Amino acid sequence: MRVLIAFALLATGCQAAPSQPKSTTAATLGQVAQRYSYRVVNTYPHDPGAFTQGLFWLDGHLYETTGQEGASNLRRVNLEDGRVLQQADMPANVFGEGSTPWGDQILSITWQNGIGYRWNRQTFQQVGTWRYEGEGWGLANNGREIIMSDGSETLKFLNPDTLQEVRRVRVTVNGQPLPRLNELEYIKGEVWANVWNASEIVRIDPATGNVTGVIDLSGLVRENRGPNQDVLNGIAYDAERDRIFVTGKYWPRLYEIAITPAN
Ligand SMILES: [Ca+2]
Repeated sequence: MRVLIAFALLATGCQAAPSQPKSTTAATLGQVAQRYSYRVVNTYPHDPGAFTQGLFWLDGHLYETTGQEGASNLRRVNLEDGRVLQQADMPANVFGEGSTPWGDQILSITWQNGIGYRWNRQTFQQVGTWRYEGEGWGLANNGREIIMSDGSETLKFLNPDTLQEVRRVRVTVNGQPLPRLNELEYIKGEVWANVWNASEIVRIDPATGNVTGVIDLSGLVRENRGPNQDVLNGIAYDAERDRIFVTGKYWPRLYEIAITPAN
């Protein structure tokens, strides 16, 4: 069933209703002068049944939120073997999206359901919800605010207590918008973002929205190309050990990578 859903989504263009073709995204990304490549530091198993929408590192474990109606959940994952240590399912009519920790909670959003969840970080019990306008794609935090993407070029900054928007920036390359910002991570003062259906991660100056660099992960995308595999998505940062993890939807592998200058 999950495979059928995956094929159906691939056939219909998946989670986005793209306002511009993939080639436009590639052209926009191609204008970024600062290019980076990567080196694989470690490779780990990743649940190929996980339609990865949110990914972050906390207290020695990976946390992941998954998508698809009937298969959306929050999970704590053991890095070394990919084992799911704890899981909380979302309602069957909900399509899960990004997630980020905040205090003793985990916040997660949904694609088109307009609802966000507050989870107890330890017990995974749902302790609250909030409503928002528009779509929900990625979530991260900068220690003061929650950062949210919605499928457009906009990053919204939310008050973590009220989850109300306090400001927003447009993410651009030489003034051109870069839409379809997906999974997010806040890394050393920058916002890193997946761009839906692209093989690159972009580095964003959160003050201006300028894309300051592009990391080309097309090698990893090629490694995970298969009949059931979907797009590159998911960035997690272990600040304590300065480790960066990336994966993709239904990918069988998750990688710790080091960023290197492009050749
Ligand atoms: Ca993330």
